Amino acid sequence: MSEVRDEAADKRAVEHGGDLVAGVLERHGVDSLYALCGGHISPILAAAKARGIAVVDVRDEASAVFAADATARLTGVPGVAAVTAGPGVTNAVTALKNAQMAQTPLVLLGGATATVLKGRGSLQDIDQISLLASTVKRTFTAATVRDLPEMVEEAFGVAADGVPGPVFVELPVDLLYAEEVVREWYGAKKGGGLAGWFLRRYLSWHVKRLFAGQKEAAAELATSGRAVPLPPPAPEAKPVERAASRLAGAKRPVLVIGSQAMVGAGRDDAAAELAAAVERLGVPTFLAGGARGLLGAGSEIQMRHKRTKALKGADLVILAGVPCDFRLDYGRSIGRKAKLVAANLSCEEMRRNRRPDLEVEGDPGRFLVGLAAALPEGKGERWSKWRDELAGRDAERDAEIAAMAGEETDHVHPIAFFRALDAVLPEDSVLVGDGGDFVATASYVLRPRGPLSWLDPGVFGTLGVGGGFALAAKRCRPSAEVWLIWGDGSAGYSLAEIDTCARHGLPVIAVIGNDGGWTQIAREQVEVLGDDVGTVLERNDYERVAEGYGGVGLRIEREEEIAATLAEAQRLARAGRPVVINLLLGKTDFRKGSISM
Ligand SMILES: Cc1ncc(C[n+]2csc(CCOP(=O)(O)OP(=O)(O)O)c2C)c(N)n1
Ligand SMILES: [Mg+2]
Repeated sequence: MSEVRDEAADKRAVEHGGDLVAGVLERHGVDSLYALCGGHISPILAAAKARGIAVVDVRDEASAVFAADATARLTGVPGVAAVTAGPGVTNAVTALKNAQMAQTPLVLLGGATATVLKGRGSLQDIDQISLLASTVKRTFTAATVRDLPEMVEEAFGVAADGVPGPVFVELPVDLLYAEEVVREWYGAKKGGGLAGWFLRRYLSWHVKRLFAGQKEAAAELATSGRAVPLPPPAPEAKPVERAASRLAGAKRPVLVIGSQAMVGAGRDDAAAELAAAVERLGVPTFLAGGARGLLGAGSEIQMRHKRTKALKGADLVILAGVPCDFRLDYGRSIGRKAKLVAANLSCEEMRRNRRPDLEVEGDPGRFLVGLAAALPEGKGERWSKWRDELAGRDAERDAEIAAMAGEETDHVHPIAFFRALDAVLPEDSVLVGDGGDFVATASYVLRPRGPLSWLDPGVFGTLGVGGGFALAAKRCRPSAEVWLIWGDGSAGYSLAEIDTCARHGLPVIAVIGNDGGWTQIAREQVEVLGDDVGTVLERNDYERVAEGYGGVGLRIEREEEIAATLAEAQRLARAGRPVVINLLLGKTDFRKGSISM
């Protein structure tokens, strides 16, 4: 990062709209602004830096938004990204949609053309608001400098309120620079006779209007103090009590906890409280999506396999922050006779495809805490036989998977690799998944060590989240070992973020499962259509790409090399270097028959 600053620059930094925007970020405790530069947003970056916020400049706008998304998931406070007007904004669209589908709160600050040039064919001027309207909870466009703090403030509120999601704040460039700079732009050309004179008068009036009240806004911001993060809305007591009495009468209950239950878990010790409550309930529990890891690696009540069979055999199913979408076969995974209790921030989502017998509107995490408190002590013991039955199936499936690791392959068996990684994974670690079959295999074998230690794209299934997610995870949890599990296809989207990791001192460890193709797609395409067109890649030397970006590249070709290479990667990461392991995979049938659409 350049350190080009002087006193005059410091003065400029605090006297423009960019600083009002940065001031609100500071108020909300934002410590990292993920960005890719552009003239339209330069004042925001400079002001953020001047206020002590780290500007993490990434290599693709999508990565900036993915990083903001991961930050929100891990901390519970909306993440923030800044991108320039036009192509900067359009590059962010997929990542915004991913955040919207994953219900992650984030604030995207986007540059825009100057107020007077809107719609006149200026550089990078498009209708950004219409483009983004369906990918975010709300869009904002600032019209005067005075509006800026209140608008960004409101953006934080909307992002975190109710069902969380991304918001977009459009910031015309003439609101971000200092008034004298903007006057210079507008008043630069003399001449033009009477028409020119009128135009200059108009522009002068316009600039005056843009900057009216700036000082007052700055003064208000300076005295506004620290913002308190919005907790997700708590459920009412009555439905929680009803759920507790239903549960008390159940013989074979199953609990499924999803990402939405973790919305408030990033703050203080909310995650530990939630985990303790779930353990106290003693109900056989499946953890999905972002809830993976909630109960640590070795909980007796957590089941990992044969979920559909368990749901079919249950007499009561509790869905905490889990919708009945394709992952639960649109509700058909749950036996028809079973009673369904659902807790969700969104009534609409809670009722989709199958209406619950009991609805609890509100934060599913706090619902579980309330449920555990309302259930008489020792109730969990009632279900021990049912739990043992499910645990038995779980152990059987684990043994099957372990046996598969012994299959002969031409390189490394992915199960053997992940078993070895699981054996050395420290308690303080975060796993990021970005890929197809390789990541799905990881999710069967790896046991995330604690709450909020597993990040994947979520329901939108977007490939390309890896670089942004991993670098943000390392910023949020500097002491944790961050492992990025990449498919070789997926790595192509954000491999350049290894450069960002190197520049910003973010020593993540990436493993690229190199099977020379987009295997999850190839698997079915070849079987159904008899053609692998479009699904074949070269077994590239990704470790050399990593070296070029300032990371350390390692390579594993045989199983005998796994242990030593993992240890070396961990040592290098501890020494501050980002690492990419190119892991040559053998062909296996482990994932045969699993869906990919
Ligand atoms: C942005 C995006 N494009 C395409 C897909 C479709 N898709 C799902 S899995 C997959 C294959 C992933 O290949 P790779 O990362 O190499 O993992 P592998 O399955 O080979 O282990 C593809 C292309 C997607 N989910 N997201
Ligand atoms: Mg692949």
